[in-house]
Amino acid sequence: MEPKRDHQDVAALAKAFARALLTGDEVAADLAIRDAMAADLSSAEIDERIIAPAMWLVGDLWQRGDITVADEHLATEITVRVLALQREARRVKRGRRGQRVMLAAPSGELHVVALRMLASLLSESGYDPVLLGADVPAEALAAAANRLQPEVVCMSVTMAGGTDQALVAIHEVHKRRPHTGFVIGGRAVTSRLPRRPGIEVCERVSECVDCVDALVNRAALN
Ligand code: B12
Repeated sequence: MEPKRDHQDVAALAKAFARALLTGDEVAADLAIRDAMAADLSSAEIDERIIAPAMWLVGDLWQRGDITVADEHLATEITVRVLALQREARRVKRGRRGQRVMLAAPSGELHVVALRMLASLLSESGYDPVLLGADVPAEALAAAANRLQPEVVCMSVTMAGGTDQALVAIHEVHKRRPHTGFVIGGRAVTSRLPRRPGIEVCERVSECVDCVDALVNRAALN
């Protein structure tokens, strides 16, 4: 038997999707499917437990004359577009598989909560995060990068002077792996950090996956 909570979650998502179709709200429909994907439902589960029942409901309402042909056409159009978005989102996630992202706080920096958030977000998005943690000396970071071969290194700086430590770390890593991308964030990031190709500065953890995507795609063009 299916676990009760899982059943309730899927029922809620199915209801949200059906409501979105019946109100012609494509954004809400897309969000319901993204939530279903985030809840780790497979494509088959989304198709059979969320999308198909909503379309059956649309069919019943149409047959009973409760909605018009135009309403049915709009619901179908939204469903077809959402299916394409779902396919594209899965393709992007598959493309990130096996791409390693290293996360570390530079020398002297003990604040790592943001790095832990980043590791979860990157993992959920399909990347392979390796969290080195707090207070990683530049030399050790470079040696780890050489061994683990990350596409991108993310660093978090909170304490004053952290930007300089991050710069030293970037320099050390680039001596061995010049094409490694960097995403740097945290409240102590200053203008001393150069804005140049291959180095992204991000304010929020929620921006990190996009920044890493940009660096990985840029590297692929080289
Ligand atoms: C918990 C904590 C600690 C813990 C850390 C434990 C751990 N394992 O992380 C411990 C006890 C070790 C600690 C120690 C110290 N701390 Co402290 N600490 C905090 C506290 C309360 C919370 C930090 C935190 O987790 N925030 C939550 C995270 C999610 O927020 P965030 O780091 O700001 O990250 C956000 C963004 O900046 C961004 N982001 C951050 N990094 C990155 C990276 C990337 C790539 C991206 C994309 C985004 C991104 O995304 C996050 C979400 O939006 C803060 C208070 C505060 N206002 O933050 C003080 C605070 C940071 N600490 C402070 C101080 C002074 C210290 C100590 C000097 C205290 C002491 N006298 O010993 C030491 C210094 C340690 C060191 N050398 O690093 C000051 C820093 C002031 C400053 N900048 O100069 C703060 C602000 C407290 C205060 N108001 O005085 N601290």
